[in-house]
Amino acid sequence: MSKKDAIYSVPKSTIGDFSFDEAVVDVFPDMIKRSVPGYSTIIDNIGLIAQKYALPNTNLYDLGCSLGEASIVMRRKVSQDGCKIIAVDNSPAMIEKCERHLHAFRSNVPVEAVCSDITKISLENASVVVLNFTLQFIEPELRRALIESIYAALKPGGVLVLSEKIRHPNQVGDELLVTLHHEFKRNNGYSELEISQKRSALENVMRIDTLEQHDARLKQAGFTDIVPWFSCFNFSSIVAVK
Ligand code: GEK
Repeated sequence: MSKKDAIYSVPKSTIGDFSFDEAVVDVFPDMIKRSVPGYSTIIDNIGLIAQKYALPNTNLYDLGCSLGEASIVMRRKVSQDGCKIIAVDNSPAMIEKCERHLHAFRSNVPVEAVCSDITKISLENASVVVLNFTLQFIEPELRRALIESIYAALKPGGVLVLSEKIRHPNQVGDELLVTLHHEFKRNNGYSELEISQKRSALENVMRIDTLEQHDARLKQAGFTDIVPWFSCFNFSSIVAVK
């Protein structure tokens, strides 16, 4: 059982930028399930998508893997020969716990956990790449190059699964989605104080795009089929096919 997330439950005099440090790692499974609508559904379906699109003798990447939930489900579902899963995160505390997590499950699919910045690694021979709520933490000016490097690494027929918190292009629509999301968090036991302090902490580190911006960037990189397959409030997931 994961510890309950209470990081923002008491008033803080100053709210620093959110970071994936040990305190966050400790409560991460509870935090992500209570904050991201559909997280478990998305993880389950990443398993099914990998099962369908993994090609023999290729790499499956989980970029910004946190504790490796997407890697674990892909390992469970993929049966093509010669696949290897590479899980990458630049938070040492995350990767350390992720490694323990991954090795608690037995599987014939090899997995490697790497502590690196995903904008600085080279990707190759890929059939499935997962960016599950990670691109939103990458500096906006580096996003295009990252998507292009993913496209270049993918085999034809390979896929990128891109899940993101999104911004609606007009204010009225955006307010509706934000209101519904905050109600979702309240229903999951977060207080007004927790919601507003977390919002401030994320302000500088999580800069979100609209679905239209994601679509344009994916098209520009060369993806032909861009398929939004999940959406709930301001959270969406897309499969982009090469
Ligand atoms: C899941 N995908 O459970 N390089 C590598 N990792 C990074 C970088 C970077 N430049 N920037 C941020 N991260 C996971 C959930 S969480 C989403 C992903 C959330 C990592 C960061 O350390 C964190 O672990 C992850 O991206 C984002 O399916 O907490 O909302």
